Amino acid sequence: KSIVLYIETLCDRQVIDLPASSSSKYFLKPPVRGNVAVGIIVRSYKVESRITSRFAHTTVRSLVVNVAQQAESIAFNVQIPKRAFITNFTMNVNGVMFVGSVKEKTVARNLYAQARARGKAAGIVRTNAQDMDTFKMEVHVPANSNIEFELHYQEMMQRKLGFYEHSLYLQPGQLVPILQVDVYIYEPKGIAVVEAPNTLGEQFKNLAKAHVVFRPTLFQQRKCDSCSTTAVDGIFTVRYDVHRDNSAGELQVSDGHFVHFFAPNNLSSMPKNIVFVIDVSGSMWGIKMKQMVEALQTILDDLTIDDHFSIIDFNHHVRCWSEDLVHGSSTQVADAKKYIQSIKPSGGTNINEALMRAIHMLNKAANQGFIDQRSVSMIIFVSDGDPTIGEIKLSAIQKNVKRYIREEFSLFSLGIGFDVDFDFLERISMENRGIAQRIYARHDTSEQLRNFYRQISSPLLRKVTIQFPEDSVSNVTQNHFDKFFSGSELVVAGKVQTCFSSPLISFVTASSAQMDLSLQTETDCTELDSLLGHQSHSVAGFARQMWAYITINQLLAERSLAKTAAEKRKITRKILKLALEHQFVTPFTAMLVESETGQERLLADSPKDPKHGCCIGTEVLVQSVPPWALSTPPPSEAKTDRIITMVENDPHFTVHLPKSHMDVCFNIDSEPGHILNLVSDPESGLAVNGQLVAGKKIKNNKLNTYFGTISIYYKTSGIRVDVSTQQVNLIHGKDQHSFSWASTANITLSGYLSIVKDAHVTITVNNGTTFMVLLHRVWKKHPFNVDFLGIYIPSNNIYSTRVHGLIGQFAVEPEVKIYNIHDGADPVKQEATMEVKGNKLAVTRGWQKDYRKDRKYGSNVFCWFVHNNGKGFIDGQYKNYIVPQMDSFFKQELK
Ligand SMILES: *[C@@H]1O[C@H](CO)[C@@H](O)[C@H](O)[C@H]1NC(C)=O
Ligand SMILES: *[C@@H]1O[C@H](CO)[C@@H](O)[C@H](O)[C@H]1NC(C)=O
Ligand SMILES: *[C@@H]1O[C@H](CO)[C@@H](O)[C@H](O)[C@H]1NC(C)=O
Ligand SMILES: CC(=O)N[C@H]1CO[C@H](CO)[C@@H](O)[C@@H]1O
Repeated sequence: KSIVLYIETLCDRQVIDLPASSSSKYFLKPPVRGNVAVGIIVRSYKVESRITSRFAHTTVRSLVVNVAQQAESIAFNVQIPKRAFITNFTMNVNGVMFVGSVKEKTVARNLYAQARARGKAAGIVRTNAQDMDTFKMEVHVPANSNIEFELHYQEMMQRKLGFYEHSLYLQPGQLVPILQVDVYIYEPKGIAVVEAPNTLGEQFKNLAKAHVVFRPTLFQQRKCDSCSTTAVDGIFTVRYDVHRDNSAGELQVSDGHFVHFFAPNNLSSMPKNIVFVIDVSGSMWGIKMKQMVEALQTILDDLTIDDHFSIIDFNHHVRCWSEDLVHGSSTQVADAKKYIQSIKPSGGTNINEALMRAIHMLNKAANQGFIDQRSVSMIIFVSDGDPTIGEIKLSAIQKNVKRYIREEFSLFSLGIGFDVDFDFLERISMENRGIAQRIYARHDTSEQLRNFYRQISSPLLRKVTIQFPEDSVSNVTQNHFDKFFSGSELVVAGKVQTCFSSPLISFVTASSAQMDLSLQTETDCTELDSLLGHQSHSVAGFARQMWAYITINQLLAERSLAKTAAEKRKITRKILKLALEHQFVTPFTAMLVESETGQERLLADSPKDPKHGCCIGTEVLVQSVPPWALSTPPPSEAKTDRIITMVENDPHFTVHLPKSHMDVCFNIDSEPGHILNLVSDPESGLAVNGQLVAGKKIKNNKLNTYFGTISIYYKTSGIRVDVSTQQVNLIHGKDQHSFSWASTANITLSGYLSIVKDAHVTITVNNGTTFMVLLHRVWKKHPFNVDFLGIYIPSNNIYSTRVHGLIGQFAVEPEVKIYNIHDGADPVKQEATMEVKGNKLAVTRGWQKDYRKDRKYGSNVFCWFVHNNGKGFIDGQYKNYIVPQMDSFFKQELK
């Protein structure tokens, strides 16, 4: 059967799949027993989610009627994600409104108890399902009653494997005349992909808004054509991802709060050192073991020769497949696979010894210098039960792990089923820079294990810090992260202190597989609020709520690791204060639902035991890493001011000759597509080439050409930087990273690359040889001009004696004599004779522009202009400098 679903966007509305019939106009006839209508009828069931910048506010509304002749109990059940906080609940019973408010748990309970003593209330409880919590509300109402329920909850979407996933559990319980789901997404940077069931793979690019609608008709809801039961019972999921044009991330400010989203792409994975620690006790016997072996086989296949690994399996004994870490070569992987297949689960569970052995293995490898600084070391611990052998006190095991594991290692834990103390797994993981995940013992256990592994299998960055200028922000959430994994996202939020005239700035520093990055981004503080003002379905105060949401989750995690009761109490007070201020039902608050007169009271409560409750941050990487020293960039740009050779405009070359205290300039008129060699130094392995692009139109009988891409290739370190007017590509061996012009970034590898947002890039290689490429953006509708690049090369760059190229040849300064200076045809342009390289040339006084200080108008540099494409001044003629590739060296010997 087809289901109606369409995605509505800002610009157009697309009906993906039309309804088979439209029967939702009529109401269901009430069920009949004899001649009497019986039961409860759900008239309408509407779910609406508004997502603004990853923050979701969901409302579930249901209208229910008691058509029976007598009083009945009516239940309203909603499954909500464990990560979500309930924020409001209202109920209208035959015109009497009940309104909710979040109160401290004991206060709410006492008020509720008073009402209950008067026999005036019904209860609301919250229990645990698997990934969901159940919100349940039951009221006893007389015949012919109308009740409207309305529940609100909020949560932050977490990016996993490249998507934000929003899940709504639809369980109306019966056929409903009006069944409707609306998901409105607003993302300021634009939505790259939206997926929902039945969207036929449609993708909408570059739109800020999406609206996903699900409205099955009565006919479509039926399990079968003649059935009176509903087929709608399951999870409705919308997945999406956003555009990212800026490697430094996205900084947003709204309502006095900021949120920084950081999820760079185009980075290569860091090598991994993994010790798998797997529980093979008796309880794993059968399907669990089979599924674990299945999962491990694919996980092992994912390892590469750059990775190192070993496997430890334990029951009451602890065994190692290999005593030391080995390379992830295909023979080792094949051997390891054979080993795990042969394991027969039996016996007890000695968790302490197994973890100690794994830590020892990593420590030993590190001590022997076997672990690369730019790699990621982790223990992946899989268990389905509590310890039964050896050290069985969980707190002692936690202490041992914390004591012996090194600061740079992470512990990830997977708990299979419900016999394992998941709270313990969370604590040891959280405390040691990892996360824990519950794995349900079902048919898809191996899929769950693999999925978890995929989330951590591509570490891209280590030591990520997101910082802000002093006094610009306060109450910042966790801003040091030990690792960043591909497909995820790091989020930092806080309050904005001062942001009136200048934008808010943030700095990110991190280390990747090859380089150290330091990036900068900024945002206007009022722009987003004015955009949101025009959005009809955005979440009011999303940044404020998001900040509170993250802060509370962090405090809950901190609380579970707190050592003393006093510390715990202090944290509890903080959580309580925030929860009350932001109206979140947390483990320490409850919602009291009262009639307007205050006569009747209900209570929305969460489980007493917070460990099974919501939001302990199982999915947030909570790590305590000491702040590290920021990587210091090498001495950058030469302090020299005018001692520079440059190429600007349609290319005008200005060669500075320091000994002669003179600048000589010439133009090159070549053809679009041609690559000109500027510097070629085969001995030090350096080549600088520029490729020409055409202007838009012929002007004064001439089609101008400009440098559209400039490439700096430093063969010695295998680095190439291609600067184009669109982006900066860094190519290092087989890896390629793109940086957009939209952010300021410092990148350190065996050279140094510094990008200043929308302005220029400085590349330093070979300990001080520097090139600056300057971006010229022209008005998009300019009739002739296109975006182009200029290049600035200090005259004190050091090359070998074999250096050549249009600019490189002047590193060895030729002797230049100017004489016979006289007025020319143009009175402001003197003419003269230049003697250089044995040639006598007629030259003209002119000037070129240096745009380093004044990007718009430039400042004048006077020079002697050599006509005819620099003929006589340069060796040979300009055509000799045309090379085939962006990384070519200049081959010809000219004289
Ligand atoms: C924000 O930070 C200030 C100063 O550190 C502190 O006094 C205040 O309690 C914090 N506010 C919240 C809501 O955490
Ligand atoms: C990059 O380095 C320059 C010079 O060392 C410094 O002024 C600038 O603030 C740095 N930018 C970032 C984003 O770290
Ligand atoms: C780089 O230059 C600095 C100072 O100019 C010098 O101290 C250092 O030894 C040089 N390093 C290399 C690898 O040449
Ligand atoms: C943001 C960014 O630069 N993305 C690029 C990553 O690399 C792929 C393929 O090389 C490009 O298509 C993306 O545009």
